[in-house]
Amino acid sequence: MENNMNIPENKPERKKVIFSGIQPTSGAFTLGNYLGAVKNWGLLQDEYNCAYCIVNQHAITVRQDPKELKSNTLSAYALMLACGIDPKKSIAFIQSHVSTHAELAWVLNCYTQFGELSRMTQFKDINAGLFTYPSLMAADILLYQTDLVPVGIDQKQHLELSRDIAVRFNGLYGNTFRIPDAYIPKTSAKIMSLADPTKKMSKSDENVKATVFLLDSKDSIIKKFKSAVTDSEMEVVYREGKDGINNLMSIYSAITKKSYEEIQREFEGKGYGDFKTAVGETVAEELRPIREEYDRLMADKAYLESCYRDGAQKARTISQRTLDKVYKKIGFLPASL
Ligand code: LTN
Repeated sequence: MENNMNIPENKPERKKVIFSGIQPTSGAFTLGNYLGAVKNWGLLQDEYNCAYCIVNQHAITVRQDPKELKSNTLSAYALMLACGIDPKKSIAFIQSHVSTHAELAWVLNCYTQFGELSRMTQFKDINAGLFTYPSLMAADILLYQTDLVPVGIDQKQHLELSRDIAVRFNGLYGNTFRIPDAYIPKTSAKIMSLADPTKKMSKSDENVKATVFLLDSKDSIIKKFKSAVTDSEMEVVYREGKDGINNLMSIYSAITKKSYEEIQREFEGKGYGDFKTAVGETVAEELRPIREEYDRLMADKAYLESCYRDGAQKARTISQRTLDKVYKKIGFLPASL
């Protein structure tokens, strides 16, 4: 700490920087993305300087239908705002609008070992973009001098690589990037598939009953919970081996803030049917205002456009400072003297 005392960025009043990204996908986010990540993003906005990004450049590492990618990007952006990201408090933007991301990613690719990337992906039948996905993610994060990156545990190895690249670059050229830490929120819930509670809830699950999407109708949410796979016992109790019930309890608890003991008491003597209905209704009720706000935003494209233009403008200004430093350090001749 002592030797950092004269660096203005480290003044105690500097709010820590948070950066996170989410891919635009059809049906937008799942209940898992929401309870595990996006709901928390909103809660961090007052304490931190937050930047949240719809990462459409990461999305094209697998084949996308152009029309769908375009409409999914707008819809993911609207949904992010509907989930409580306030574009006045946070920088909310779309990755491809801010060209510094691709520019820094190129530089970082030249400071990332082939072997390091090979360890990230099973690279049979993948394109070069997917192979270098982690260096684009490092660029996203490092451009904003990010302190904390709220991500799920599945992204931890990518974050580790971002740190390794940053440390390497700083070692070669002097302090350039802040070294980011993963931020795993205390309350982060890992939501499992409703059809196979030993698997993570995933937007690409083939079983339509496995995944609840944020924009599902109330009826469909309740149906999915009614058909959730549990076990052949009868007690609503959190216990090893009861993966299905544990998952429903953790969803119910994440929304109602009730402890497992409280939930157990609430459903004592009642069957799984009552419990599933209660969870389904609670989830539908939690998502109702998000859906309403999403519909309102999607009906006002001009407002959405003004938000993402403004977000991109702010993101460009901040990220350009880091890119300028990098270009100078590696010896790129400035375009104007
Ligand atoms: N790889 C992440 C999405 C992502 C991201 C980021 C997350 C891209 N860039 C920067 C945090 C910070 C995912 O698939 N969840």
